[in-house]
Amino acid sequence: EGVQPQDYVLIKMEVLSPFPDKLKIMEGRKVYLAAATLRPETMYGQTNSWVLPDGKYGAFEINDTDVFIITQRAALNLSYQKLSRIPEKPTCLLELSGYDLIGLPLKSPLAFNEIIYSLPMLTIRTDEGTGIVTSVPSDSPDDYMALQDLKSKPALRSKFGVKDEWVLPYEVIPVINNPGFGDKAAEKVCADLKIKSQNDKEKLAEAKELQYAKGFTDVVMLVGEFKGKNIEEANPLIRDVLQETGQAVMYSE
Ligand code: A2H
Repeated sequence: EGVQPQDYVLIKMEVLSPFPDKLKIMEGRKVYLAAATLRPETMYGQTNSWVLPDGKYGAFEINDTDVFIITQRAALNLSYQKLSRIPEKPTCLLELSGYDLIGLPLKSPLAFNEIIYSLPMLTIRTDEGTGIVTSVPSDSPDDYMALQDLKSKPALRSKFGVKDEWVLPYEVIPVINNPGFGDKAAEKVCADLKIKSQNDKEKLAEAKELQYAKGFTDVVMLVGEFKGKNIEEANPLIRDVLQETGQAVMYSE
Protein backbone atom coordinates (compact mmCIF):
# COMPACT_ATOMS: atom_id res chain seq x y z
CA GLU A 1 0.00 0.00 0.00
CA GLY A 2 1.23 3.47 -0.86
CA VAL A 3 1.41 6.38 1.56
CA GLN A 4 -0.65 8.65 -0.69
CA PRO A 5 -4.41 8.12 -0.61
CA GLN A 6 -5.69 6.74 -3.89
CA ASP A 7 -8.96 8.18 -5.21
CA TYR A 8 -10.75 5.60 -7.29
CA VAL A 9 -13.81 5.99 -9.43
CA LEU A 10 -16.06 2.97 -8.89
CA ILE A 11 -17.74 2.16 -12.18
CA LYS A 12 -21.19 0.58 -11.72
CA MET A 13 -21.28 -2.31 -14.19
CA GLU A 14 -24.87 -3.57 -14.08
CA VAL A 15 -25.40 -7.33 -14.00
CA LEU A 16 -28.05 -8.08 -16.62
CA SER A 17 -30.96 -10.35 -15.82
CA PRO A 18 -31.87 -13.17 -15.90
CA PHE A 19 -29.33 -13.88 -13.16
CA PRO A 20 -27.63 -17.31 -13.02
CA ASP A 21 -28.80 -19.72 -10.25
CA LYS A 22 -26.04 -18.63 -7.88
CA LEU A 23 -27.30 -15.01 -7.95
CA LYS A 24 -31.04 -15.78 -8.21
CA ILE A 25 -31.91 -14.58 -4.69
CA MET A 26 -30.95 -11.07 -5.85
CA GLU A 27 -33.23 -11.07 -8.89
CA GLY A 28 -35.19 -7.81 -8.97
CA ARG A 29 -32.41 -5.82 -7.31
CA LYS A 30 -29.95 -3.49 -9.01
CA VAL A 31 -26.75 -5.53 -8.81
CA TYR A 32 -23.41 -4.14 -10.02
CA LEU A 33 -19.85 -5.31 -10.30
CA ALA A 34 -18.12 -2.15 -8.99
CA ALA A 35 -14.80 -1.72 -10.81
CA ALA A 36 -12.11 0.56 -9.34
CA THR A 37 -10.41 2.74 -11.95
CA LEU A 38 -8.12 5.77 -12.10
CA ARG A 39 -8.96 6.27 -15.78
CA PRO A 40 -12.68 7.04 -16.18
CA GLU A 41 -11.98 8.82 -19.49
CA THR A 42 -11.15 5.46 -21.09
CA MET A 43 -14.53 3.82 -20.31
CA TYR A 44 -15.77 4.12 -23.91
CA GLY A 45 -13.36 1.35 -24.86
CA GLN A 46 -14.40 -1.31 -22.31
CA THR A 47 -14.40 -4.84 -23.73
CA ASN A 48 -14.98 -6.88 -20.55
CA SER A 49 -14.62 -6.89 -16.79
CA TRP A 50 -11.98 -8.76 -14.79
CA VAL A 51 -12.34 -10.90 -11.66
CA LEU A 52 -9.82 -13.05 -9.81
CA PRO A 53 -11.10 -16.65 -10.14
CA ASP A 54 -9.88 -17.67 -6.67
CA GLY A 55 -10.85 -14.33 -5.13
CA LYS A 56 -13.51 -14.06 -2.43
CA TYR A 57 -16.26 -11.58 -3.14
CA GLY A 58 -19.60 -10.70 -1.62
CA ALA A 59 -22.79 -8.92 -2.67
CA PHE A 60 -23.17 -5.93 -0.35
CA GLU A 61 -26.08 -3.55 0.12
CA ILE A 62 -24.82 -0.04 -0.66
CA ASN A 63 -28.15 1.74 -0.12
CA ASP A 64 -31.87 0.90 -0.40
CA THR A 65 -31.57 0.03 -4.08
CA ASP A 66 -28.02 -0.83 -5.12
CA VAL A 67 -25.98 -3.96 -4.44
CA PHE A 68 -22.23 -4.00 -5.20
CA ILE A 69 -20.24 -7.17 -5.79
CA ILE A 70 -16.77 -6.42 -4.35
CA THR A 71 -14.30 -7.83 -1.81
CA GLN A 72 -15.22 -7.89 1.90
CA ARG A 73 -12.28 -5.58 2.55
CA ALA A 74 -13.58 -2.98 0.08
CA ALA A 75 -17.11 -3.27 1.51
CA LEU A 76 -15.78 -2.47 4.98
CA ASN A 77 -13.91 0.59 3.67
CA LEU A 78 -16.97 1.73 1.71
CA SER A 79 -19.11 1.43 4.83
CA TYR A 80 -17.03 4.21 6.40
CA GLN A 81 -17.53 6.38 3.30
CA LYS A 82 -21.35 6.49 3.33
CA LEU A 83 -21.48 3.58 0.92
CA SER A 84 -23.33 1.00 2.98
CA ARG A 85 -27.07 0.65 3.70
CA ILE A 86 -26.19 0.43 7.39
CA PRO A 87 -23.40 2.94 8.21
CA GLU A 88 -20.11 1.33 9.24
CA LYS A 89 -21.61 -2.15 8.97
CA PRO A 90 -21.43 -3.95 5.62
CA THR A 91 -24.43 -6.20 4.95
CA CYS A 92 -23.55 -9.16 2.77
CA LEU A 93 -26.46 -10.79 0.92
CA LEU A 94 -24.38 -13.53 -0.64
CA GLU A 95 -20.80 -14.80 -0.56
CA LEU A 96 -19.31 -15.44 -3.98
CA SER A 97 -16.07 -16.61 -5.53
CA GLY A 98 -14.53 -15.18 -8.67
CA TYR A 99 -15.57 -18.38 -10.45
CA ASP A 100 -19.23 -17.55 -9.74
CA LEU A 101 -18.78 -14.23 -11.55
CA ILE A 102 -17.11 -15.46 -14.75
CA GLY A 103 -19.46 -15.05 -17.71
CA LEU A 104 -21.86 -12.54 -16.14
CA PRO A 105 -23.24 -10.22 -18.84
CA LEU A 106 -22.86 -6.56 -17.93
CA LYS A 107 -23.98 -3.16 -19.09
CA SER A 108 -21.25 -0.67 -18.27
CA PRO A 109 -21.27 3.16 -18.31
CA LEU A 110 -20.10 4.86 -21.53
CA ALA A 111 -18.98 1.57 -23.11
CA PHE A 112 -19.53 1.42 -26.87
CA ASN A 113 -20.07 -2.34 -26.46
CA GLU A 114 -23.66 -2.73 -25.25
CA ILE A 115 -22.95 -5.99 -23.44
CA ILE A 116 -19.60 -7.06 -22.02
CA TYR A 117 -18.70 -10.16 -19.99
CA SER A 118 -16.89 -10.78 -16.75
CA LEU A 119 -13.68 -12.74 -17.39
CA PRO A 120 -10.75 -14.15 -15.36
CA MET A 121 -7.55 -12.16 -14.75
CA LEU A 122 -4.85 -13.85 -12.70
CA THR A 123 -2.96 -10.76 -11.52
CA ILE A 124 -5.77 -8.95 -9.67
CA ARG A 125 -4.79 -7.92 -6.15
CA THR A 126 -7.49 -8.45 -3.53
CA ASP A 127 -5.86 -5.95 -1.14
CA GLU A 128 -6.44 -3.01 -3.47
CA GLY A 129 -9.53 -1.34 -4.90
CA THR A 130 -12.61 -3.56 -5.05
CA GLY A 131 -11.00 -6.67 -6.59
CA ILE A 132 -13.07 -5.93 -9.70
CA VAL A 133 -11.31 -4.25 -12.63
CA THR A 134 -12.80 -3.02 -15.88
CA SER A 135 -10.89 -3.81 -19.05
CA VAL A 136 -9.79 -1.23 -21.60
CA PRO A 137 -7.28 -3.00 -23.85
CA SER A 138 -6.68 0.09 -26.01
CA ASP A 139 -5.04 1.92 -23.10
CA SER A 140 -4.07 -0.55 -20.39
CA PRO A 141 -1.17 -2.94 -21.11
CA ASP A 142 -2.40 -5.27 -18.32
CA ASP A 143 -5.86 -5.44 -19.86
CA TYR A 144 -4.49 -5.85 -23.36
CA MET A 145 -2.26 -8.80 -22.40
CA ALA A 146 -4.91 -10.51 -20.27
CA LEU A 147 -7.40 -10.30 -23.14
CA GLN A 148 -4.76 -11.51 -25.62
CA ASP A 149 -4.05 -14.48 -23.36
CA LEU A 150 -7.71 -15.50 -23.41
CA LYS A 151 -8.06 -14.87 -27.14
CA SER A 152 -4.96 -16.82 -28.16
CA LYS A 153 -5.21 -19.73 -25.69
CA PRO A 154 -8.28 -21.98 -26.07
CA ALA A 155 -6.97 -24.10 -23.16
CA LEU A 156 -7.02 -21.06 -20.88
CA ARG A 157 -10.61 -20.33 -21.89
CA SER A 158 -11.72 -23.88 -21.24
CA LYS A 159 -9.88 -24.03 -17.91
CA PHE A 160 -12.07 -21.18 -16.65
CA GLY A 161 -15.25 -22.07 -18.56
CA VAL A 162 -14.98 -18.98 -20.74
CA LYS A 163 -17.15 -19.18 -23.86
CA ASP A 164 -15.64 -18.06 -27.18
CA GLU A 165 -18.43 -15.53 -27.69
CA TRP A 166 -17.54 -13.69 -24.46
CA VAL A 167 -14.04 -12.96 -25.83
CA LEU A 168 -13.44 -13.47 -29.53
CA PRO A 169 -15.85 -10.83 -30.92
CA TYR A 170 -14.32 -8.09 -28.77
CA GLU A 171 -11.74 -5.96 -30.56
CA VAL A 172 -9.55 -3.14 -29.26
CA ILE A 173 -11.47 0.14 -29.64
CA PRO A 174 -9.48 3.38 -30.17
CA VAL A 175 -10.45 5.95 -27.53
CA ILE A 176 -7.35 8.08 -27.04
CA ASN A 177 -4.45 9.17 -29.25
CA ASN A 178 -0.99 9.06 -27.75
CA PRO A 179 1.44 10.76 -30.18
CA GLY A 180 4.19 8.27 -29.36
CA PHE A 181 2.04 5.16 -29.68
CA GLY A 182 -1.02 5.92 -31.80
CA ASP A 183 -4.69 5.10 -31.21
CA LYS A 184 -4.14 1.70 -29.57
CA ALA A 185 -1.24 2.64 -27.34
CA ALA A 186 -1.35 -0.44 -25.10
CA GLU A 187 -1.26 -2.82 -28.04
CA LYS A 188 1.67 -0.91 -29.58
CA VAL A 189 3.75 -0.74 -26.43
CA CYS A 190 3.14 -4.44 -25.67
CA ALA A 191 4.28 -5.33 -29.20
CA ASP A 192 7.34 -3.06 -28.99
CA LEU A 193 8.42 -4.69 -25.73
CA LYS A 194 7.53 -8.18 -27.00
CA ILE A 195 5.43 -8.89 -23.93
CA LYS A 196 4.33 -12.53 -23.86
CA SER A 197 1.55 -12.71 -21.29
CA GLN A 198 -0.28 -11.02 -18.43
CA ASN A 199 2.28 -12.57 -16.05
CA ASP A 200 5.23 -10.68 -17.54
CA LYS A 201 5.14 -8.21 -14.64
CA GLU A 202 8.46 -6.44 -15.16
CA LYS A 203 7.83 -5.67 -18.81
CA LEU A 204 4.27 -4.62 -18.08
CA ALA A 205 5.55 -2.14 -15.49
CA GLU A 206 7.98 -0.81 -18.11
CA ALA A 207 5.15 -0.59 -20.68
CA LYS A 208 3.04 1.53 -18.32
CA GLU A 209 5.95 3.91 -17.74
CA LEU A 210 6.84 4.22 -21.42
CA GLN A 211 3.26 5.00 -22.41
CA TYR A 212 3.17 8.28 -20.47
CA ALA A 213 6.89 9.11 -20.36
CA LYS A 214 6.20 12.29 -22.35
CA GLY A 215 3.34 13.38 -20.09
CA PHE A 216 -0.39 13.71 -20.63
CA THR A 217 -0.85 17.04 -22.37
CA ASP A 218 -0.59 15.74 -25.95
CA VAL A 219 -2.59 12.62 -25.20
CA VAL A 220 -6.02 13.41 -26.56
CA MET A 221 -9.58 12.06 -26.48
CA LEU A 222 -10.76 10.69 -29.85
CA VAL A 223 -14.38 10.07 -28.83
CA GLY A 224 -17.19 11.18 -26.55
CA GLU A 225 -18.36 14.42 -25.03
CA PHE A 226 -14.80 15.71 -24.51
CA LYS A 227 -13.33 14.67 -27.86
CA GLY A 228 -10.25 16.81 -28.65
CA LYS A 229 -9.43 17.56 -25.00
CA ASN A 230 -6.30 16.11 -23.46
CA ILE A 231 -6.79 13.36 -20.89
CA GLU A 232 -5.65 15.53 -17.99
CA GLU A 233 -8.65 17.80 -18.64
CA ALA A 234 -11.04 15.05 -19.68
CA ASN A 235 -10.38 12.81 -16.65
CA PRO A 236 -12.10 14.95 -13.97
CA LEU A 237 -14.84 16.07 -16.38
CA ILE A 238 -15.83 12.50 -17.19
CA ARG A 239 -15.51 11.50 -13.54
CA ASP A 240 -18.00 14.25 -12.65
CA VAL A 241 -20.45 13.29 -15.40
CA LEU A 242 -20.39 9.66 -14.26
CA GLN A 243 -21.00 10.68 -10.66
CA GLU A 244 -23.76 13.18 -11.44
CA THR A 245 -25.61 10.63 -13.55
CA GLY A 246 -25.38 7.96 -10.86
CA GLN A 247 -23.16 5.70 -12.96
CA ALA A 248 -20.17 5.85 -10.61
CA VAL A 249 -19.20 6.74 -7.04
CA MET A 250 -15.91 7.92 -5.57
CA TYR A 251 -13.97 5.74 -3.17
CA SER A 252 -10.62 6.47 -1.54
CA GLU A 253 -8.15 4.26 0.29
B1 A2H B 1 -7.07 1.20 -14.44
P1 A2H B 1 -3.04 1.57 -8.71
CL1 A2H B 1 -7.23 2.26 -19.38
N1 A2H B 1 -5.63 -5.34 -8.98
O1 A2H B 1 -8.40 1.37 -15.01
C1 A2H B 1 -5.02 -5.04 -10.14
N2 A2H B 1 -5.28 -3.93 -10.86
C2 A2H B 1 -6.21 -3.10 -10.38
C3 A2H B 1 -6.91 -3.35 -9.18
C4 A2H B 1 -6.59 -4.54 -8.48
N3 A2H B 1 -7.21 -4.85 -7.32
N4 A2H B 1 -7.80 -2.36 -8.97
C5 A2H B 1 -7.66 -1.50 -9.99
N5 A2H B 1 -6.71 -1.94 -10.86
C6 A2H B 1 -6.22 -1.32 -12.10
C7 A2H B 1 -8.34 1.50 -16.47
C8 A2H B 1 -6.91 1.72 -16.75
C9 A2H B 1 -6.13 1.56 -15.61
C10 A2H B 1 -6.30 2.10 -17.96
C11 A2H B 1 -4.94 2.28 -17.99
C12 A2H B 1 -4.17 2.10 -16.85
C13 A2H B 1 -4.77 1.74 -15.64
C14 A2H B 1 -8.90 0.24 -17.11
N6 A2H B 1 -8.38 -0.95 -16.57
O2 A2H B 1 -4.06 1.53 -14.50
O3 A2H B 1 -2.10 0.44 -8.43
C15 A2H B 1 -7.20 -0.34 -12.71
O4 A2H B 1 -6.93 -0.21 -14.08
C16 A2H B 1 -2.65 1.58 -14.58
C17 A2H B 1 -2.03 1.16 -13.28
O5 A2H B 1 -4.07 1.76 -7.62
C18 A2H B 1 -6.84 1.01 -12.10
O6 A2H B 1 -6.98 1.95 -13.18
O7 A2H B 1 -2.34 2.79 -9.11
C19 A2H B 1 -5.40 0.85 -11.67
O8 A2H B 1 -5.08 -0.55 -11.78
C20 A2H B 1 -5.14 1.29 -10.25
O9 A2H B 1 -3.80 1.05 -9.99
